[in-house]
Amino acid sequence: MKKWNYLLVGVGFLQSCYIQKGKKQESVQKPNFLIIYTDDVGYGDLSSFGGKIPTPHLDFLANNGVKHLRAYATAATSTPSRFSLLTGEYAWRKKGRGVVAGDAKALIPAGRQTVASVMKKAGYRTAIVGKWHLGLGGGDGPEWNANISNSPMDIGFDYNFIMPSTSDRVPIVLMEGRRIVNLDPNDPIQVSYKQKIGDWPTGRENPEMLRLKPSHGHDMTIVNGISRIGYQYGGKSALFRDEDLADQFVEKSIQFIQKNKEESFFLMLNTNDIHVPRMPHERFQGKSGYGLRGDAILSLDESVGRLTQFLKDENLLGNTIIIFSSDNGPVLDDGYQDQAKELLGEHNPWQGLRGGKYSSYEAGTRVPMFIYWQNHIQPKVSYNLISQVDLLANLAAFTHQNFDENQSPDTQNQWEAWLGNNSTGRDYVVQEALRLNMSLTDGRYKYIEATERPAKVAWETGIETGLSKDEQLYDLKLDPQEKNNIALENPALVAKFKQILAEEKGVK
Ligand code: NG6
Ligand code: CA
Repeated sequence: MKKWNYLLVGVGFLQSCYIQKGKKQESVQKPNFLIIYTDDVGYGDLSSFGGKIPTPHLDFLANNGVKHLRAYATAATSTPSRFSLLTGEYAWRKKGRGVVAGDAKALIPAGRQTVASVMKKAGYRTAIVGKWHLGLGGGDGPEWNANISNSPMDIGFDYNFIMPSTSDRVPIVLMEGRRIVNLDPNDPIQVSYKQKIGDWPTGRENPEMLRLKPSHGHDMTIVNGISRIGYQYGGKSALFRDEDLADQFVEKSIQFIQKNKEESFFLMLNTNDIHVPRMPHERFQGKSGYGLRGDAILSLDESVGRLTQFLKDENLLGNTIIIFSSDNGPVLDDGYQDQAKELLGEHNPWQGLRGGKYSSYEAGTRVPMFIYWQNHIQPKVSYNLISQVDLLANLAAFTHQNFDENQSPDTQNQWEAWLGNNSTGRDYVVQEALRLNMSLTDGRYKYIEATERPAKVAWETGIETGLSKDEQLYDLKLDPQEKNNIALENPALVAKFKQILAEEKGVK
């Protein structure tokens, strides 16, 4: 195991580390990090957070760690949340960082500081496995058939095995290092988000070939019996099967840890399960009683169980900090007729919160989160105010690394709050929702800015977005479901929040 010299390590770090005894010179072993970043998992989706679908492996970690009930993603959709988690900068500071197409160029250019580059500097072996959705390549987008530039490897990850976009956006392929996995050079990938290319069937033209029908959009190229967003032609041998994604991600994660267990590792596992198209492995289908969305939650739980068991077997669990969260809130119908709504039963993915994915209301960005660190965290429930944008500063502080605050202007060291220690967390958190609608909460009150932009999601998600021509203020303590807009009665509070938001939006 790699050791850090006692003298080189700061007191705070030392206190929180395992000190090996019986050595001439005391040394500490750097704890590993496993970040499990899930997709569209709602505040109430795990059974430890009140959900009805059993998630025993996740619950074990949540109930034996610090379970956060007031943790926020920075956005109510994937790309911006992932962007700020990695960079420590709010995505809304620059245009073009909303949900990106599958052929988008890299939003995080080569050389930019990220949580991975900070951890690499700290001596960690760094990896990302799973969903990416942050664009790849230079100005013309990803070089699908060559070495892909502006990849995770160019921003601090030693290893990557990623799904470039989302599983509902072409190309339906995986990437390892800089190459598309299993690509036959004689059958190059072509991708277009503008017009059909080649003669592969589409959902619009060949609906009889579909086993999962779209409810909105998602009617372009058919792969694996499911039509997607965008057109793909070629790259047949590289196509993935949706049912195998979760297993592949777990296996690649295990391989990475196995290979690097003699050193300290930082691994981000970005699972895909709950995002549409929901198509978990056959062994989960029909098993939850809550339809494919529920089955996908079972699959997620098994993935986490397999990884935890592996860490245990390898004697690594005691020295691995596991951080779990989600990129945005839940949605039932997100463009496919998978009966998520019809089969929901008593399960409440929002745990009573208003809104959902895309929304300025709480369920858009308030997400499940827990940190498990065996023998270091006493099981507790925390109401500290947490924002995911703080991951970078937290881990920089923990590993005693400096970072460039110009590149990561929004991240704050809130590690003590994340660990559930005596701290209340942030003074406030800022979130973005659909159409860049902004909101702000200090934990007690929630302010949602007024907007002239249309309130409805273009497709029938049934979600209240919270976008309104009127300013909104809610007292989350007395009115956690944001039913009673008290903005008019509280002009001073509204002015205060408006001012904070204006300052946040100003150039920092
Ligand atoms: C929407 C898609 C939705 C999902 C979302 C991004 C349609 C009708 N809806 O545009 O299915 O892909 O984008 O989700 O196409 S996210 O979690 O990756 O942000
Ligand atoms: Ca998402």
